[in-house]
Amino acid sequence: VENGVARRLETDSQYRACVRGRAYRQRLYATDRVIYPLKRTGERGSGQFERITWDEAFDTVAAQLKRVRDQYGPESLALISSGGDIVHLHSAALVETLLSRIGGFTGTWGMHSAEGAWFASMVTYGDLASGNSREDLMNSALIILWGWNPAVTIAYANTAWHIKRAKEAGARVISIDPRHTSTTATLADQWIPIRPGTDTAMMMAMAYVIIKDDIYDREFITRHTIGFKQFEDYVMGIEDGVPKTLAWAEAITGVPAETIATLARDYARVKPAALMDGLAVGRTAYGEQFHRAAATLSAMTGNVGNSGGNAAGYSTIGGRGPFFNLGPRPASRMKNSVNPVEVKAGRRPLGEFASLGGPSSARLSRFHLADAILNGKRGGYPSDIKLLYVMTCNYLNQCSDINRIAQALESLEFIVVHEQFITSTARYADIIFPAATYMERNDVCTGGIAPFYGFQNKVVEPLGESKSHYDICRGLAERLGVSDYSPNSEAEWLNEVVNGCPDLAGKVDFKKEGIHRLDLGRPFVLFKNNVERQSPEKFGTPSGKIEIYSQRLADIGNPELPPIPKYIETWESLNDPLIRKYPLQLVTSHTTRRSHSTFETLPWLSELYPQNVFMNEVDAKARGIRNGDLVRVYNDRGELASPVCITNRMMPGVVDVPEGSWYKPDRNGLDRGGNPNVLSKACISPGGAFPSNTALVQVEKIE
Ligand SMILES: Nc1nc2c(c(=O)[nH]1)N[C@H]1C(S)=C(S)[C@@H](COP(=O)(O)OP(=O)(O)OC[C@H]3O[C@@H](n4cnc5c(=O)[nH]c(N)nc54)[C@H](O)[C@@H]3O)O[C@H]1N2
Ligand SMILES: Nc1nc2c(c(=O)[nH]1)N[C@H]1C(S)=C(S)[C@@H](COP(=O)(O)OP(=O)(O)OC[C@H]3O[C@@H](n4cnc5c(=O)[nH]c(N)nc54)[C@H](O)[C@@H]3O)O[C@H]1N2
Ligand SMILES: [Mo]
Repeated sequence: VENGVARRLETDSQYRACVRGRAYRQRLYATDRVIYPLKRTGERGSGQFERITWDEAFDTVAAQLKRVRDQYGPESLALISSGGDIVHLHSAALVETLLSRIGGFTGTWGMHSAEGAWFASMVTYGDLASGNSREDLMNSALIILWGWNPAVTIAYANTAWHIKRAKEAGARVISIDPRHTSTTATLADQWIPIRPGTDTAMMMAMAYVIIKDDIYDREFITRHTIGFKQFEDYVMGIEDGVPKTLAWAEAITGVPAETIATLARDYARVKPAALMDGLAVGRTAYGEQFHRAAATLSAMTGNVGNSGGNAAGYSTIGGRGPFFNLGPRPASRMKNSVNPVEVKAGRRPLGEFASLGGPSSARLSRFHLADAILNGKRGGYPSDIKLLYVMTCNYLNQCSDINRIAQALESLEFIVVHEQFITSTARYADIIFPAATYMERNDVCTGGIAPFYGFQNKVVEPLGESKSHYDICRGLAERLGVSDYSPNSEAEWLNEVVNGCPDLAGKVDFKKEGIHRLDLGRPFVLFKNNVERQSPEKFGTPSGKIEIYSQRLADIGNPELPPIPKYIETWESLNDPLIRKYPLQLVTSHTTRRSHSTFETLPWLSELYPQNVFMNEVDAKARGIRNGDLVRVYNDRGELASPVCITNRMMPGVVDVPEGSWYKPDRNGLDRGGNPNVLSKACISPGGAFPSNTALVQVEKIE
């Protein structure tokens, strides 16, 4: 930093920054950053705003919060937040506490990333299966990247490097993905293209081969699992008369029978083997079945709780490792942080299996929010929402069926957004609070499944009049008359967090060094204590075992949530009559250029990786489409325009529109931004999975 300006950004030598991290200086100083409070002057969505003072911004928002609360009740205030800031102090929990202090609010539950994986982990292990440390991949002899592209989708550092090290030590790497990804190209020995949404069928056929050949780990199954018999009956066709044979799976998945058989035998015999069940496969209809099936295969091959294996579930993104001791967030240590609207409500069905948000029936799935805004109590929702508070989230852009979300946002009485850019959601706001980036305030974070704590030091003063989330909430609290919201300064809170953490207390260097590594001695192995020979610990399930069969699900009695993992055909599958109109399957990958919608407008990154529709040459030829043409991708929910990239790295029949590009509809409703969420369906799978990779579409050239 020179004269208060960040001049250069370097990365740690071990936990190396990705390209987006390295480009962050450009984000910090972007000319389109929002650094003053803004008030909308045009129509919702028009993007017309004028600069106002903080006094006016705070007074307006405080007055609207009170008005809506008094006129309609606190449940008419809704809050939606997501992944913009995953830190300890400056998180959306600050707003939750503040809204709780003025009577409460309607919150949401569920996460886009991995609700299917979370559900599967909770059902099968009674725990969030956060995975082994990444460096433990080096101990694997066989790594199956099942819809996982870690060279691009960075979630905690250096994963691709650890896979590379495993390969150097002799491991085989296999990639199962409708796209020939960068990870496949650089690290895989074999690519197995598969039709989206059919993976569970392939897993069932693998189980069939492993059972038939009698090469499963019988001892592990007996000691540590329950319900294998019921699963076996289903796989062998005793339960439903349909044996899940290789031929059966080939017809569904498009993967040749021999390919499936070879993989099944290798996976059962090569020890240890890590089946890395990617979250994108869980982001399909019935995606939770995929992760449950993966966990079952891991147990059948004795790859749970061992070094070089993988329990399956949440591991490809890695939850917060159980080795951290950071304690509750400051926001939940504040006075009366409990939401009164939820105190009165009962529990939601299946709430115990769900992720973020708690099991209260006053909560909405975030994927139903637009429908809830439009239909309210009349539509069976717990509240009539009139005001939306948005934070660290580009809700409109990142949830499904954008055109309907836009309609919902238009119908609201008031919207306030904490933002750094005028995103597609912020365009609908009445007031935008300019939020400081992580470089403009202090906080503490953890490395997820990588064992380090981070002190995020403030690098420069907040630009313009931007403020940290904490300062925004404190300012708003004052206008709302909540004078005792939080007496501590930022520094006092962070001291309390650090001193209350046994790993950090007394480490004078922590703030200065920025990164404090935990010495675990050897790579962390999840569930090691649960499968050790001598007196293993019980799993967190009611039976204390790995539940291949879940009595809790059996009791619910929903055929779409069977007690054992099953292949259930998705909606909009290739058997749907809809394929006559919309014959192509859509996937929506995450790209190098952005983290979702964040970084969209940075020149370096846009140049690196322009937004395209990716399709195979067979599909392109059949439609008279040439490389670089502008095409229209559409279905009954919406349409987008984008240049096409023709590549044999896409499997025929599947198109990829990378998620996160900014929604920019023209006058006719054609999204010129190329955002795939105009095409995705706004619904959740029975176990909560967000099915953003299940949709049928058609592509045509725009003349
Ligand atoms: N079709 C399709 N849709 C998807 C997905 C998909 O695969 N396909 N993936 C889904 C997944 S996995 C996820 S996690 C969601 C993500 O959904 P979101 O979390 O809503 O997406 P982001 O674009 O990350 O939005 C974060 C917002 O926070 C702001 N922000 C960024 N950094 C900071 C910061 O330091 N401080 C503050 N205050 N704000 C900041 C950014 O400007 C951005 O507008 O999208 C989901 N949507
Ligand atoms: N660069 C970058 N890194 C990121 C993010 C980002 O936006 N950009 N987002 C972060 C977040 S919040 C998350 S949740 C993770 C997401 O990480 P992932 O969910 O793993 O990422 P995706 O790119 O959606 O999907 C990975 C692969 O799955 C494939 N796939 C899609 N559908 C299917 C299917 O039905 N079957 C099979 N076998 N494969 C399928 C896709 O073609 C893709 O190559 O990444 C994190 N890291
Ligand atoms: Mo995510």
